Amino acid sequence: MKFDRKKLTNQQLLSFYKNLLLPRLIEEKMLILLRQGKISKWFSGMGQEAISVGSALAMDKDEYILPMHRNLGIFTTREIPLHRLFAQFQGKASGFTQGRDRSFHFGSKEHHLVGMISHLGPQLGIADGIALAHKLRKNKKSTLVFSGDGGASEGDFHEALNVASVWQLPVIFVVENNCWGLSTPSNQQFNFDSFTQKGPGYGIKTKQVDGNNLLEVYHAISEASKSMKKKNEPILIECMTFRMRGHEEASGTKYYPKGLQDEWSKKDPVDNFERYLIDEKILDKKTQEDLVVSIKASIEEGLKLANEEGLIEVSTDKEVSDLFSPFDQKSIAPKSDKKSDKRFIDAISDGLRQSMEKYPEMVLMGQDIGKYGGVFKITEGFVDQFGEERVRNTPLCESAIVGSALGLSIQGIKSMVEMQFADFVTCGFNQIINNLAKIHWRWGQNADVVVRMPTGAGVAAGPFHSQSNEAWFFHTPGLKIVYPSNPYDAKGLLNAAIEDPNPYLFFEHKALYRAISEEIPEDYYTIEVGKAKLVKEGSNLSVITYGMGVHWAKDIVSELGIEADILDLRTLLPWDKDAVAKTVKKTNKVIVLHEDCLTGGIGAELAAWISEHHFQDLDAPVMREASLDTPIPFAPHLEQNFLPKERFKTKIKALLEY
Ligand SMILES: Cc1ncc(C[n+]2csc(CCOP(=O)(O)OP(=O)(O)O)c2C)c(N)n1
Repeated sequence: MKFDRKKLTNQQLLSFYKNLLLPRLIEEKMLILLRQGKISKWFSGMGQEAISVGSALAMDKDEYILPMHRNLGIFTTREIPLHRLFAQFQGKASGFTQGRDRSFHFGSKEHHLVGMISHLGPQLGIADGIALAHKLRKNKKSTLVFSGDGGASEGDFHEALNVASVWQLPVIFVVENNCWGLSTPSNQQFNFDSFTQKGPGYGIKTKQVDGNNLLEVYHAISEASKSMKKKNEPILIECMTFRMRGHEEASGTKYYPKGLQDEWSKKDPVDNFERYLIDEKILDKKTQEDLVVSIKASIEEGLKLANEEGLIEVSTDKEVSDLFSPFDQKSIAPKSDKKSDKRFIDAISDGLRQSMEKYPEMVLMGQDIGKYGGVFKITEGFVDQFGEERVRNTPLCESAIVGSALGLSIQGIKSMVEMQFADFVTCGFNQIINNLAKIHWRWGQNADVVVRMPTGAGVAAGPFHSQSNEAWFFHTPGLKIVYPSNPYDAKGLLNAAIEDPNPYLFFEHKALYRAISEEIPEDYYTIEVGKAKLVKEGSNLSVITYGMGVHWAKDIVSELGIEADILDLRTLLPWDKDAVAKTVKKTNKVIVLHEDCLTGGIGAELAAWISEHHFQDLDAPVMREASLDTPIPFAPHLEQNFLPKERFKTKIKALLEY
């Protein structure tokens, strides 16, 4: 193996060697501990250390790196204290996730690291967002993100590269091509010779390096990072390497052809670099041996500290409260009494515009939301007021965009992502459910993102443009969900959602956009999240509902002349238990109505809770009415049959007569 030191001094080379040796020696120790049953699982990076160490050495300390499961060398080169690293592996309190996530699934703001989630690919979109923040702030900084060759088969890889190229983001994409994904060799993973062939298709420069050669990796990343200080543009660097051990220790290496490991062991990154330094007389045997002794001692010391640390004391309150970044909402009243008549859609647009004025760095992202103003025209005129950098037309890739929103949040920038239709959120689902929702609880990073969801039926648009899908998110701890039914609430709740540094889904019924209007304050204001509103009062029964359900309930209650409380939940997560309890106690009969399908809907949770906690207050079973448990059909009369309005009429009468 040939090493080209370029202008590196002897001292630098020695320090590089120390950095390279550390993860190798930690791994050797971990393998012993694994055999002794003292750690649960180990993803070995043996043979690949030069990539992690070379990359981390090449990046500025305040530049973000997003590592994967074989990048121990990133964490050690970024000087994570060893006892904290080991405490993390053991699920102890001085680790980074309070025992909530394992191994390298953690980030550290202090060290500018964003740890992976198991799903691999979602890391890539986050890097785009971090880089976007640098670009917008003209920081002249790059962001480095890893993918394995296997993980690069995921759609996230395509999406993130495409976005980085279209937006010319300073991201260094490093593909660690170890030629295997678990037991699957490259020829069953992709049908091309090298990742360098992929870059041109995306309009991205590429480079291939020997990933086992520390200096080649270092120079390639340094060069990329330096060039990004002059010009924002992404690069894809393929590092050729080999995973010397199993995918994780338990799964073995039987699938490797005979002789392959021997062949690669000759290219061992640590041995080769060590030999080079000895040959060049930069390192001598005695210094090398002393170094091993001192690193081993520091590993033992770190382990001792981690071992001595007791188990985390369980606190259910803390487990629950750590879901969200602390935020004490105080609702903000409008500055003046000025009011004007606004349709539902205008109220949303108004709130969004005023929030953009309030937060000068806030970014909006979505398909066609730029000059075109979005398919529903919510952002019409926004580009003129805020510019194209802040009102960003995105390629058609929900996952990378939600990931980018999280990246912006990591950099302290608020963002709103507009789903063109709520239905399309499926393509960004993983990022919402597994990244936005869990990241604060896992390692304390907030996700300051609002995803706007034009939802609902009544426009004869069929199964993929009319769904109600709030229940998918309702079941996910770590998200907040608001679902206003009128212009006043829509503006106030949208502003509130944007103000809160936590992740929100903001549902807006598109059939209400132009169908309803009311006088609302012209100034900025917020409404308290988590509070329901009694929109009609009556003593015979209670209808608990939200969104379009509020309008159906009002129509039918007045058509039938029923004296009913109608409670508009407004916020679905967290929903207002006090308000629900109050109306149940008052009328003793309750029906939950929603547009979403019946089974597993919000109504199921409410009915269960009311039955469990207010059984004694009930004079009738808690009833529910909702859409059919089928996809939503397109033909208007079938759609009407699917929706619950007519059935609700029968149900409410039955409840009244019960
Ligand atoms: C979405 C998803 N599918 C499957 C897996 C299981 N899995 C974890 S790592 C891995 C192989 C990854 O291969 P590669 O990206 O090449 O990285 P390497 O392990 O070789 O470093 C697989 C299949 C996963 N974690 N996430």
